[in-house]
Amino acid sequence: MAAPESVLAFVAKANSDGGVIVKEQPKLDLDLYIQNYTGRTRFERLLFIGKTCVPLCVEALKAAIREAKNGSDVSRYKEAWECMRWAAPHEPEAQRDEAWIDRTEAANKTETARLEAELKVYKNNLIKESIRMGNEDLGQHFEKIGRLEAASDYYSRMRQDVSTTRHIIDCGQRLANVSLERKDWPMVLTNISKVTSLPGSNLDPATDLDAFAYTQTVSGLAWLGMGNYTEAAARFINVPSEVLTKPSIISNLATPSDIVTYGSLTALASLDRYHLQKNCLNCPMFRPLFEAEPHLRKAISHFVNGRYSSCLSTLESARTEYLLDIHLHKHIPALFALIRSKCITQYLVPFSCATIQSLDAAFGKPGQSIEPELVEMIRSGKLNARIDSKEKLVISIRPDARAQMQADALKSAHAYDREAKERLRRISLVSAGLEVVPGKRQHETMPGLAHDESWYEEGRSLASSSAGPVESRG
Ligand SMILES: *[C@@H]1O[C@H](CO)[C@@H](O)[C@H](O)[C@H]1NC(C)=O
Ligand SMILES: *[C@@H]1O[C@H](CO)[C@@H](O)[C@H](O)[C@H]1NC(C)=O
Ligand SMILES: *[C@@H]1O[C@H](CO)[C@@H](O)[C@H](O)[C@H]1NC(C)=O
Ligand SMILES: *[C@@H]1O[C@H](CO)[C@@H](O)[C@H](O)[C@H]1NC(C)=O
Ligand SMILES: CC(=O)N[C@H]1CO[C@H](CO)[C@@H](O)[C@@H]1O
Repeated sequence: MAAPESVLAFVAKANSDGGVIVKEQPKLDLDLYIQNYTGRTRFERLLFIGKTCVPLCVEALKAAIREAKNGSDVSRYKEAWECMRWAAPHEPEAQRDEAWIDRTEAANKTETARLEAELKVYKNNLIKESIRMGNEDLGQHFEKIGRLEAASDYYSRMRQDVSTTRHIIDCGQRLANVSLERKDWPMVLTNISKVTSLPGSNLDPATDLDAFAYTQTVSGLAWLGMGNYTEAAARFINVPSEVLTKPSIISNLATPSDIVTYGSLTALASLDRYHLQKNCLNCPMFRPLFEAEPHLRKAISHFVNGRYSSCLSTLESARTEYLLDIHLHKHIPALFALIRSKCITQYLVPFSCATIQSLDAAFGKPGQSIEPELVEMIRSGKLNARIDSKEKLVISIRPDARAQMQADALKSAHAYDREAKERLRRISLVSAGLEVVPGKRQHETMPGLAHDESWYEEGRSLASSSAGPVESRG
């Protein structure tokens, strides 16, 4: 079924800032997919798919509008409606529901006023716990109606009245949840570090597994958002496999299989073979999660076992699904490029010289040589090799281990020689009765001699013990 013009035009416009458009039908059932999530991420994910995927566009936007109208965030409804109006102007959902907007805004206003009045009463009564909860209620209310800055403000104010560690963790999580929604990645990390650095919070997997799973997930998402795949991988790999049995711990952020996907792709892009094996394939916490996502397990074991082209084709087969994930989407081109160049360099490790033909067979795209890509990799320093264009060879440049060692040995011999001469000179100076007075001028004129007084002292004591009383000469 060809997509209508309006959908194509809408998706193109929504991605005019460089987002990748998905044109093929993904292996994804929207209803089943969204069931796994709770909270505000549901709307975000639906709207994102609507804006990205041509075949699912109208269905996803309809679901997004339904989701928005089931909540009380008017600005979200307006955003989804605006998209619908462009993409499918003849659908019933493209009619703006003014009655719902008026009703919700009025209710939202009443609720804000009620909560503010309550907080005022608490403040007059000076009951710390009630004030804290009043701030919390207002924060939650503002989060629900989509005023995230106001929500952050009220959650921050909770901090003044916290009385237990649990409260501090709770407050930090609320702030982190809102920062995450605002895609303010560095702020997510600051907010969450307030929780993890808490003395006595016992945020280790043995005592509070839920909080641990949550902090690891949130900070992983933040590092991923900032494009630091090494740090992101380290967090995702730490997410305990208990989230499989209790997915609700993180379901307003991601599902367990999302975590495996984020973890595997960032690990493939950033870890070497040894660490992939140790931290991904054999990690006791991550391993059961892995079993849930067998094709990623396959991709990583292909990589670890040196079957690089199978690794790449396994990943490539799921590219469309990855592109529909709200957190991965932007990073897929970069992640895939990193993994690919890692595969190529790893492939070349055992050889001092390889034919371009063999690389084409392993990594080339049909009818396209890999040579320009190799040139680019060499230029950017990812690959230390030369290309012989005439013979069509790639020749690895290895540092010569023997020459390196000889150079190092020579260097330390010279350093030893220099130091010994310097000490001897000092001893002779002292035993000749010449006093080297440390002073400002000396530093300027004889920097080599005067800058280390301890040598001078050492020289003096050596001289006096071995050469007898030399001071008397002066
Ligand atoms: C509407 O939201 C409530 C929670 O706020 C949820 O329990 C319910 O399933 C939602 N209904 C639909 C149709 O999504
Ligand atoms: C947490 O984030 C909010 C913004 O969401 C910021 O205003 C606040 O200062 C941060 N708090 C801490 C403790 O880092
Ligand atoms: C990722 O973050 C770590 C720690 O802040 C830093 O040392 C490293 O350079 C970063 N890597 C990249 C690629 O930005
Ligand atoms: C923040 O997100 C976590 C993880 O999904 C969730 O368990 C927690 O209830 C959220 N906190 C708030 C206050 O929304
Ligand atoms: C999203 C939304 O409609 N928010 C409104 C809720 O009510 C306040 C007034 O209390 C408005 O300022 C918001 O715009």
